[in-house]
Amino acid sequence: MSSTAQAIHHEEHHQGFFERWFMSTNHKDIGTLYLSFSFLMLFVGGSFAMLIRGELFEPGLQLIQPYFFNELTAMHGLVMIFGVIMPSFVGLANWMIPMQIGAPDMALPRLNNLSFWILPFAFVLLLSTFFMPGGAPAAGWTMYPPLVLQGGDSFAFMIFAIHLMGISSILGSINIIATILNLRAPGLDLLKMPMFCWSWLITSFLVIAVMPVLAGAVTMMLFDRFFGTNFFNAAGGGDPVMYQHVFWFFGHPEVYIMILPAFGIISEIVPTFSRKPLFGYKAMVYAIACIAFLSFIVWSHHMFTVGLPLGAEVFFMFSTMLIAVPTGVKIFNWVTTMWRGSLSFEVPMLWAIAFIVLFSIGGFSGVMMALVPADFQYNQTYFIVAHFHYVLVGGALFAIIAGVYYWLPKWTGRMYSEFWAKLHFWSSAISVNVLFFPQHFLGLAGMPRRIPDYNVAFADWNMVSSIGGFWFGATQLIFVGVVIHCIWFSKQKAAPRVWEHAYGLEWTLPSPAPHHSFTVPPVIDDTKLAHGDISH
Ligand code: HEM
Ligand SMILES: [Cu+2]
Repeated sequence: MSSTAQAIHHEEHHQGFFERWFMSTNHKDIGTLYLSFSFLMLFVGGSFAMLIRGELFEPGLQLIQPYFFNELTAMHGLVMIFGVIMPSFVGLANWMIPMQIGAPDMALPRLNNLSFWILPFAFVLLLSTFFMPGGAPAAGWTMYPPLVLQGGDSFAFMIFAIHLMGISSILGSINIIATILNLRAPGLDLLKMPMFCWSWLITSFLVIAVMPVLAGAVTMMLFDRFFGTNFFNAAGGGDPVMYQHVFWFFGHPEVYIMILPAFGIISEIVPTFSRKPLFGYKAMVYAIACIAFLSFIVWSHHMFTVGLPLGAEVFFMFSTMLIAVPTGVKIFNWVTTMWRGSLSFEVPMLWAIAFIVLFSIGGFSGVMMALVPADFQYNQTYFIVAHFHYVLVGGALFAIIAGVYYWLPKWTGRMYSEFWAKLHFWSSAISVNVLFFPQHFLGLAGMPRRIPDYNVAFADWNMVSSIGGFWFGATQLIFVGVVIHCIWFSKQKAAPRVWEHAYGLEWTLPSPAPHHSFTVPPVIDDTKLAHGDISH
């Protein structure tokens, strides 16, 4: 054993619990921390959703007070976006990027520790607002003024929490960019990188570009509330619609921050279980870059009804529809990768196929909403709720779960129970549609969102939706069981190349992967790239 190998060996086995989990600079341990944290937050945000669906089970007010209902929708949205989807993608990035590019660790390991540890504090702060005088902010995750300014002073704590989350994700993104641009193994050109790395490289630039915009918007609001400015206060000459412009200039790219890494994950899984290289690798890279660019010029499609000039409405309608083109390229290429492949339906593939179907449904309802005249009907109805849950749950969350099932044997060195994982999948895939599909009907019939009570005309589909909600929520407990069983109890060892046709550097490492992934840079073999050889 060389002296470095010995040092590593030493480090691996003589770390106390506190040192390992609280002072960690290791990309795998930090990845685990991120994933565990977001798993916990999934159940926190999920319990809010269960309370919301409980209240909406029947017309009338049964369980909770209207103001508390609004606190729940706001906190549910904030927790799911900043506490679940984003951190779990960062967790996957931490685990997989060094392993996929042949590096020993992330480029900035201490920064990595800081990026993670900011998060628990941010969320303690955010959730503590529930217990403050006046309760938590209750104007939705969009925090529109003047409504949000009419709640209690806990608003200031939410803003501080948002700043912390923004700092955390910016630092995380800087680390990802630094890692990808500097630590690739010799010969691993950018266009030889796996799609997951590409999707995160582009996402990182989105994060760095827009999180400060959000920080600026909420800080201006903080000044309006506490320091007498009037940025958004119409009574003092300000403009509340200006808040919406600034917010959505952040908010729309944000929704792509929550979906581009999902595209990366799906582009890894589909080729593996189709036993074919990814169809149109370069087109897939350019499509992501194109979507990222377009995401900056479409923000006002969230504000068609605020009274924009006609020219602006038309511009935002067409620029929004343009995004369907590169998105269509991606869907087409995944399907074409499967076309005439030797498909097998292991658990990650099932989640990936469900992703493609559900994300496409969400995409189509998105194109419907991009039609300005039609949006006047959909705006602020349950149609919107159905749309964004198809893309966020059926899309982002399903891709994250697909990624966890794909890489879990690599992380733990053991196989999970195929039976329970398949049960988890089928139960989720059915219940998510029972939960969200009827919301399209509710929305088209005119049921408004963010209200605790509704007309009896909407009773039936709400009951169906709530049953789907409890079912989907309960099903996720199976996920906890599968993961815990795999980490601590499974006896079935995983091979290095866990899946028959899995290519890419991560599969050349043993399972579980060593503490420092690649201490010696691997030699790149063009015929063994994740997406096949693109040199000819
Ligand atoms: C069991 C799964 C879930 C259920 C039952 C559920 C249910 C709900 C409900 C009832 C609302 C309120 C809709 C309204 O009146 O505006 C809502 C809002 C929202 N949900 Fe979920 N949700 C679930 C999972 C998720 C996930 C995984 C995400 C991931 C990002 C998410 C993101 C959001 C967002 C962003 C909002 C908007 C909050 C706002 O209006 O400010 N949800 N959800
Ligand atoms: Cu948008």
